[in-house]
Amino acid sequence: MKTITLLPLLFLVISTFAGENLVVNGSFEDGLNAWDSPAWKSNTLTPEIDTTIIQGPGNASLRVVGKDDSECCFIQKINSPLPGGKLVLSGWIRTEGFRRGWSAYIIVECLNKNGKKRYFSIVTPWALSDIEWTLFRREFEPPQDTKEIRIMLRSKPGHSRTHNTGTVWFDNISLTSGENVHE
Ligand SMILES: [Ca+2]
Repeated sequence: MKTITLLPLLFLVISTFAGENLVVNGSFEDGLNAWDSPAWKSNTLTPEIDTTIIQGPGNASLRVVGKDDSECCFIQKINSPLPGGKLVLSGWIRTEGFRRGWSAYIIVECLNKNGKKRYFSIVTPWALSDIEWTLFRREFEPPQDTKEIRIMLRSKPGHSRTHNTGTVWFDNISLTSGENVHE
């Protein structure tokens, strides 16, 4: 009998773990907390909080206004223990006035103990200059020897080195375990 009564509890624990967002302040409701521009990259755009154009509940999103010869690179290192197995990366993106060839990205960087990196990216269609709030989502499996994961929010040119003065908004960035997602 004890085994039977424990089963619903066990299922609840697994489900809760599967849904836990590993990204801190992915909603930007806590300002720029937990995110940073890397010191090693020059000419980065300065992201700011927007309290008027937001996605879903809350009162804030992240806005990055483009200017010539600058890119956005806003990073968060994941400090939570990695659950193993597949992960689901998702986030809402809005763009306005992007020039051709520019895209907004949500990138997961997986680093192993030898410093080898693997990247898994979400990218907006390069030919679209204006995109209303859209949920982008992808599932991926980090290499088994992954020691560290970083999330990067970026706006940058693809193949062509064109200038860009468009604006991108990010909101509700999420990285969760992919286990049990479809059950
Ligand atoms: Ca928000």
